[in-house]
Amino acid sequence: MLTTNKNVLKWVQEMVDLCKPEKVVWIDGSEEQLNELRKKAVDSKELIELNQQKLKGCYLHRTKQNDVARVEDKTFICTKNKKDAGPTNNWCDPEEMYEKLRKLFDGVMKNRTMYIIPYSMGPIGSHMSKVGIEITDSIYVVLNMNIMTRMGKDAFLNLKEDSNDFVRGLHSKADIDPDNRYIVHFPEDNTIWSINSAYGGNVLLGKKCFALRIASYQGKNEGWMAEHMLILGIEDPQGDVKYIAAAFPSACGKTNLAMLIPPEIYKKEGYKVWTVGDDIAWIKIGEDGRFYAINPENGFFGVAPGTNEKSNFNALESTKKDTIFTNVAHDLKDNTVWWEGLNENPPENAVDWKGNPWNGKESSEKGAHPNSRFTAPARNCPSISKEFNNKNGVPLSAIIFGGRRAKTTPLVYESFSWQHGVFIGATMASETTAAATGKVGVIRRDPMAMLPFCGYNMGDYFKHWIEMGEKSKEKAPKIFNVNWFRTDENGKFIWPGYGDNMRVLMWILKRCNGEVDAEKTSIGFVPKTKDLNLNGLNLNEETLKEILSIDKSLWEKEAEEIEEFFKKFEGTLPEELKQELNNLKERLKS
Ligand code: OXD
Ligand code: MN
Repeated sequence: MLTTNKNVLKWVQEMVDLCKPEKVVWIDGSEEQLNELRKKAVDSKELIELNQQKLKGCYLHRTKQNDVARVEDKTFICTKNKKDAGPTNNWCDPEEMYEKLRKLFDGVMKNRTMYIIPYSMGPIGSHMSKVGIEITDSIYVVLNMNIMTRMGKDAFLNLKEDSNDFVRGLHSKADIDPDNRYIVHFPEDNTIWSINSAYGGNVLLGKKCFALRIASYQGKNEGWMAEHMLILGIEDPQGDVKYIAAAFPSACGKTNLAMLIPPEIYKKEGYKVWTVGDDIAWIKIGEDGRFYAINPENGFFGVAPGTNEKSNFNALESTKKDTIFTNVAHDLKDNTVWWEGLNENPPENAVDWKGNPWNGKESSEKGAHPNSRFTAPARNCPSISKEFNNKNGVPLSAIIFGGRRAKTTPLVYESFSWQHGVFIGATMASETTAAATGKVGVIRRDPMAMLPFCGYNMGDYFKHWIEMGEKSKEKAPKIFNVNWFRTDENGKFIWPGYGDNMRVLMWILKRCNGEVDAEKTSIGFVPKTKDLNLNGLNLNEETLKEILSIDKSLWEKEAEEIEEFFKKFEGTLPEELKQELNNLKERLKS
């Protein structure tokens, strides 16, 4: 036992009584204990130890083939009143759900060891951090939680004596039975129960379950925000750093933007980009009214395929030590790993993610699962910010929303106000790509990129956003929207993307500093072409004009679709957003 907190001990005892493990182990976070667990997992073949010269401290794990991704249809928000979960979440009455899950958890850890993992989301000692305890029967979970959170006995330093303010997470692999797989949140009880999965997003309960779903609910009640956002800092040649947070739906390049490498023109001048976070931001209003953000995580749970030296050098570097790879290909030649998009040279003598012999030169099958992952410590990242552990967070100058839109949305635009910015976030959308669905241009609305992660009624969530702006007394960050994905008549991306996205971030910061004016359009402020630095780019002003242009007929259609989308939130949609929609329609008319 690592604590005398009565609430913790009482809850742990209840879970022991329910799951009936053979043995209970408290995870103190010591290297000694972790090494023992690594050895045990290697002995049982749960982990494969990789080449310790080339990939020091790295391991490979394979999940079952039926257990490779988050399961949104099995993810529930259980609140007493259905209305509090809202129209975008699966709901079940908490008593009914507890009853059903208790049956599944009853005796589930017989002949197994129960691990009790205390962890902190956010730096130890920070007023912005929160404590969680995850109980699990999986060593893989323990070792991943060690990378993704501040895990071990120090987490209790953040929990005041007999405080009840900790998130209770219970996980069991059980039989990895997809028919009885449940990822369930009880926000009113600070509780998460997850069963029959061993895939990261479903079982590393500190991440999506706590740091987004439960935390968003806590944030609403306590006056802060938990968001699906990266955080980065841009340092100018004088050493002044400005911070930006950005929310994009999946597959829109959040990790890449967070770890951006500046183009030559900026590097030469002495600009640098620093990574604070790549997935989640917790945001509080400081005494000065500004928004301060921490990354509650301690590592990156990144998608492996497509990660290479060119697309994301910093992410790749992060995976070279102390990393756990899940569902990538195993190169037997030198006991390393490989995935599609790592390089043009797939291994011939390998094992694929399913565990079958695989020759990458000949096989038409993929070596790595498309959602294969690396869990890498943030400290490995060459661009990790010096403020990564800052207990007060970093002050945000701008918030960016974005998605993948072939035509409608310009490269970048700025909202007229905080309220208008909330409208832009609430109506955020991305078009599916041909690769993903076979049908191009299907619009999926994903407000603030939080659709699968908002732990309460999304209409109330929009209201909370509006209120946060009011509380900040004009000191809230400015809100922008970006779209790296405009295409030409041949369907090719016009904007080069990757490092060159810094050019857009620089315009955003200039707007925040009041250094440049902008064109007022019906949808927001758009850059004057002269204010975007195209030096060293093979892109002329005419083309830039094109990707900054706004097609009114497309936007009239967009407004109609937004009106339709808003109907979903009838009863809780804030008046302010209805008003913003009307304002947009009026501006489009004039
Ligand atoms: C993630 C996700 O894994 O958003 O970060 O799905
Ligand atoms: Mn994410």
